[in-house]
Amino acid sequence: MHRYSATRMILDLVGDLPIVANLGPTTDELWHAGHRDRNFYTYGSMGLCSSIALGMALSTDEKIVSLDGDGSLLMNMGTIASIGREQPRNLVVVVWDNEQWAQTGNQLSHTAYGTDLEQVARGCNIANTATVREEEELQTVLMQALEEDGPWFIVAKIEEEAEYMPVAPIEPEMTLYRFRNTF
Ligand SMILES: Cc1ncc(C[n+]2csc(CCOP(=O)(O)OP(=O)(O)O)c2C)c(N)n1
Ligand SMILES: [Mg+2]
Repeated sequence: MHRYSATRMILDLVGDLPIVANLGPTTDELWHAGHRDRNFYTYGSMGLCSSIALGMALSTDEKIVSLDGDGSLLMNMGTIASIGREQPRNLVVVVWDNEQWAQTGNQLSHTAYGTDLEQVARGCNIANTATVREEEELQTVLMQALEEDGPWFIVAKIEEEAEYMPVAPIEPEMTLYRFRNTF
């Protein structure tokens, strides 16, 4: 599965629901796939994508979709425990797991050496989990996650792109302003 194609599929699926994107390629690809006011792009704040999404989920009834990254989540795994503790029914976490810190030079991450983030989530009392490798599988589980109560934690194993999208012109203050005005 490729992240850009899967990102486009997710945009089609979620309608107007808020999406929080991990820094780097995840944010860039979301911007190119379909810039919209309800995309919350993170910039520099590595490890905080799903933390921010958790905070949002706790303050609204709408489903919140977090598009996180393996390397970032590994740096802040306490987020998974916090999600398991708080049990937000409306939070859907998708982890783009390319088994590397791609943006900083493709260094292999722990998931390339056996760390299984789905099992971490299950160990943190998150019952609705999956690991998927094909875009169609991701679509199926995501449709279920958007219909049924969560929290959901979906590890999407992806093949790293040979070329990256151009860096998106993100201004964090504008992202916050645009996003807040949609609630
Ligand atoms: C606290 C902190 N440490 C390091 C960085 C540098 N950095 C930016 S993106 C990145 C890799 C992120 O890896 P992952 O979440 O797996 O996303 P990928 O690049 O693979 O899409 C790193 C190390 C940073 N922004 N903040
Ligand atoms: Mg990665």
